[in-house]
Amino acid sequence: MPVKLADFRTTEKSWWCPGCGDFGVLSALQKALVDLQKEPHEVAIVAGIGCSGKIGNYINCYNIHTTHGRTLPVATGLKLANRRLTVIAAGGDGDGYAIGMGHFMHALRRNVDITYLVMDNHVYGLTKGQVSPTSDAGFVTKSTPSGNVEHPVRPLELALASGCGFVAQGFSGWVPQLIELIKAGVQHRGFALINAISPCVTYNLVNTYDFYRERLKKVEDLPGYDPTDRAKALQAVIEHDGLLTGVLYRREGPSYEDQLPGFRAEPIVEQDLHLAPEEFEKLLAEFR
Ligand SMILES: Cc1ncc(C[n+]2csc(CCOP(=O)(O)OP(=O)(O)O)c2C)c(N)n1
Ligand code: SF4
Repeated sequence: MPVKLADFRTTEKSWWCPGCGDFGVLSALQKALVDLQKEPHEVAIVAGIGCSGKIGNYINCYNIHTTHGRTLPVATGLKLANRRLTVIAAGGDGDGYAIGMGHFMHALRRNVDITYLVMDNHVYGLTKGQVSPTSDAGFVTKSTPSGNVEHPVRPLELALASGCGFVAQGFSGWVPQLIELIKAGVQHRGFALINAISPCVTYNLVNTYDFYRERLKKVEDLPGYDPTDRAKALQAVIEHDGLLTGVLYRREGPSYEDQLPGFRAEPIVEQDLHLAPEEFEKLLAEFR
C-alpha cells in the first residue's frame, strides 16, 4: 500500500502558537516523506530543545527528543548504528548555532548521511524571546533591551566554508519549494543542511512572513547560477546578505560511513557481535 500523509499524522496536542512557521516546516517534511514513499518505521527524527524541537512529537515516526544542542551527535550515533534509517536532525537556531555550534562545525566536515533541518526564527522562542545567534544587529529583545550589538552567525557561509556537500535554504511561507529541498536533502548521500526560515509570530515582529516575502530570492532566478560552484555560491550568499533560497551548493561523493573500513550495511543490532576467534581475526585483518 502506498504511504499517505495520514501515515505521518499524530493526535498529539500542539503547543505551537497559531501561525508559527514551524507548522510550514512540519507540513513540508510530512509531504516530502510521502513523496519519497518512506514508511514511518524507516524514519527517525532527532529533535533538539526549543519550540522547533517539538516537531518530532507531531509526526508519526521514531523520535528522540534529545537535550539542548545535542541533536547532531545523537543523530550521528543513530545513523552509524542503523544505516538503513533515514535520520533527520531538527531544531532551532539557538539549538544548532549557539550551544550546538561545536557539533555543527564538525558535522559539516564529517559528512555522515543525515539531513539537518534548522528552523531559523532569529530568536529563542521556547524561553520567551531572547536574542539568538542569528538575530540581526539592533534587534530588541528582553535580553537586548537597547538592541543587539553582536553580528549574526551566518550558517550558510559557515557551511559553504566548512566543506558541507549539500547546503540549502527554504522558507516556511513557501512550502512547495521547501518540500523539494527536503526531498533533495534526504536523497543526498552525506550531510545535508537545510536552513528553513521559520518566522516566530510571537517574539519576532521584525523578521515576519512579509519581511521575507519582500526580500527572499530563489537561486534559480539568478542568471547563470551554478550550484556546483562553491566559490560562486559563497559570493552569492554574501552579496544577497543570506536572503537566498534553493539548493545553494551540492557536491556528490562518498559519505563518512561509505569510507569506513569494514563498515557493514546491516544495522549493528542485526549483527552477531559474539564472534568466533577466526572471525575476529578476519575483521582485525581488514585494518592491517
Ligand atoms: C543546556 C540547556 N541550556 C539552556 C536551556 C534553555 N533553553 C531551552 S530552549 C532554548 C533556546 C530555544 O531557542 P531555539 O533553539 O532557537 O528554538 P525555538 O524555541 O526558537 O524554536 C534555551 C536557551 C536548556 N533547555 N538546556
Ligand atoms: S513562541 Fe514563536 S517559535 Fe515558539 S511556537 Fe510560538 S511562534 Fe513558534
